[in-house]
Amino acid sequence: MTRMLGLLILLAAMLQLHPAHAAIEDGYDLWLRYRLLAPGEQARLKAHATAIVMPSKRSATSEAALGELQRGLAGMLGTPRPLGAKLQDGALVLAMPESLKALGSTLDVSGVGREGYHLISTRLQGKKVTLLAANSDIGLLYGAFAWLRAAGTGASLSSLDQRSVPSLQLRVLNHWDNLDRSVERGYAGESIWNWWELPDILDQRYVDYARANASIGINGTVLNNVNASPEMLTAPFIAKTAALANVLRPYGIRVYLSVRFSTPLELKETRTADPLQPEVADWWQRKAAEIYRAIPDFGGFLVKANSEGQPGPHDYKRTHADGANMLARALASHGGVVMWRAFVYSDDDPADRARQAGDQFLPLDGQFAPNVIVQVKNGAIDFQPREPFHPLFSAMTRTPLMMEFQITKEYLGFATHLAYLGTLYEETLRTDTRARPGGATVAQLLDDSAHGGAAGRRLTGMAGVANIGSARNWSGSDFDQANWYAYGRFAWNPNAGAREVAREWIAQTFSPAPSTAAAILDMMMKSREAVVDYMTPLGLHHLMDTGHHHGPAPWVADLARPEWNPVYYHRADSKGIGFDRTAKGSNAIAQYAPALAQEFSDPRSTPEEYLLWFHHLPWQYGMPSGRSLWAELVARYDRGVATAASMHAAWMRLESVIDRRRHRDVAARLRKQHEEAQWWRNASIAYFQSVSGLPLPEGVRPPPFPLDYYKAKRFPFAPGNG
Ligand code: BDP
Repeated sequence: MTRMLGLLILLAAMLQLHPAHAAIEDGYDLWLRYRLLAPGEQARLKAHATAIVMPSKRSATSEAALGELQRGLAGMLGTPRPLGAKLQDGALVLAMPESLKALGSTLDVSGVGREGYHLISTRLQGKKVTLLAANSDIGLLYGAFAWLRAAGTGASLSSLDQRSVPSLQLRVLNHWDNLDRSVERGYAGESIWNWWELPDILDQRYVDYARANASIGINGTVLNNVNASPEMLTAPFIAKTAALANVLRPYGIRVYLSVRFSTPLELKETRTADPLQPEVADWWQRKAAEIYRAIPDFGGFLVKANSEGQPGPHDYKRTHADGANMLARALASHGGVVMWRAFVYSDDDPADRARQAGDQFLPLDGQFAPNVIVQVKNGAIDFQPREPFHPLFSAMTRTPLMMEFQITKEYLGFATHLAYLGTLYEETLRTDTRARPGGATVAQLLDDSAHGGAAGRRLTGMAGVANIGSARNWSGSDFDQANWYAYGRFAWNPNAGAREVAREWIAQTFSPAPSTAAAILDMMMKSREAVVDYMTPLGLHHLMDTGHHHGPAPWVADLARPEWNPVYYHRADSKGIGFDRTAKGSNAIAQYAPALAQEFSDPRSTPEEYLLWFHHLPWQYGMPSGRSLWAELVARYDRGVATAASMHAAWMRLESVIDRRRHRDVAARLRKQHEEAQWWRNASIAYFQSVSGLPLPEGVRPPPFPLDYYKAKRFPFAPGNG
């Protein structure tokens, strides 16, 4: 009996040693796994890293760069590499301008700015080396990560000539984290910020968080929820924030805070929060000075005002500009910025929600202080699986604007569904707004090139609503890590390609082996379109269930405010479906540049994927496919379900090549995604059929349950709902 047991244990141990299962992977290492390379690959890498040489003075940041290089090389090669001061063939040399000169290099790095770097295979003093050159230690850190990425993804290291400069100045994460560690729209456990234990106890996670962000160029983080608590600005929380700032600083990450506009009033330190009252402005001045005493490089404030019940300048009949500029004045002398959100819609404005931000902000164009940047969501409604780009990006020309993407998947299946968002980011950023005669993409407007502005003339930036929590794998699911990664890569370069970014991520996170990587790439590239198909095809939007936004509820019609109800968005009746945003309807299209508005004004020239976003059309409307609108809608739901099934099947074929724990976890999520895709399809078809009264197109499988079954589902404990 004991012999049997012994044999079984031996067998289990042998199975663990199968190459695909050699290391227990739990996702904690993200894309910074640095796993041991195959022997041939090791030899190749060794030849380009015979030593790491850094002649100049060290700082905490350059120590971080050296530390990461050593960690990466030790992981990939199995042995540590020497750190030296002497040049030798095959060395990796890190140099800033003064040491470049001393080394006899004529490389000019003046064009890479403070954060950029140049990686080049060259000769220095007769030795063949890889030179990593930058103007600052943070440039060296970014370059070190870029070199490790090249090494880990199998790129050639022998003829490098990679010059990289971030296109946007502010590349920030927005954590919607509350002080009790709950996370609004968080699907990855509690907040990683342990406010209770801070400032005395510093979790190693904070360092690993900083490493991960630096590896993709993120240089700022807003620690708390946009629905902010006044407590955030009290002395104890400033001390806690300072402790985090100290950990993040060597990695080039500045901290920012979301602030509640009425903070001084709610803390009972002023009698009003009116931005034009001197006692209010003085309070903010004093508060800013207090923050900067604790955190000299504090980034600034993020503000959600007069939106979804939050206080703001409108409470005192002042404008968004009055509010933002008052805060901006308090921060200006310290070098801080105000990120003022344009995600606003009002309780009592009957206008189409899609046009309210434009209605409120366009009259204020040009009125904001230079250290204010208006933060605009990618689309005019709310982080839907697909939205046309927000018209403010092209309409508001005299105000710096930054993009806000959601990384956490509030409306795309939480951390259960696989939806790679690189394709969503790319789609928005590459869209031609038609705002300039030669064209102007959203990316060009963001990075200021479309305004003809010299880089640095005005603020630029991108924010991503984080999907990070205390889950062991950070994001709740392994594939959601890719969205954090992609966000960082697009914030660095808004012209990046989703496919290329996914390729990089896969090679580092799962495997660089071509057939495995190709299979995973295929799943990722079609994943978001699948979600659009089974949730909200053809431009439909906001049909998710109330509050938590889990699952379909297109029938909801009884909520207090019209724009809380899905029926407000789809407007389906016995005759047709869709929201008319043309001149005959809400005329929201008028906020786009004339050439584009004209395209959107006619269903025939409106891209199919935005059809029902802009038009209310009869069920029998003839689609380009030859089908009726009704039949096309049903076909899209079916296509989405089929893609979900195919993603699960593709993953199951990878069982022998993916480490066991991650394979099993992803498999379970994909199975659930397929199930929920069917639920979305069935509930949506049952509902729209009940409204249209039309028979199902021929050959279409009817929903297995009556509509009431889908309507009766309840999820009182769905996560992320505050
Ligand atoms: C919505 C979320 C809500 C956020 C809001 C925002 O449901 O939790 O507070 O966006 O961005 O999508 O402020």
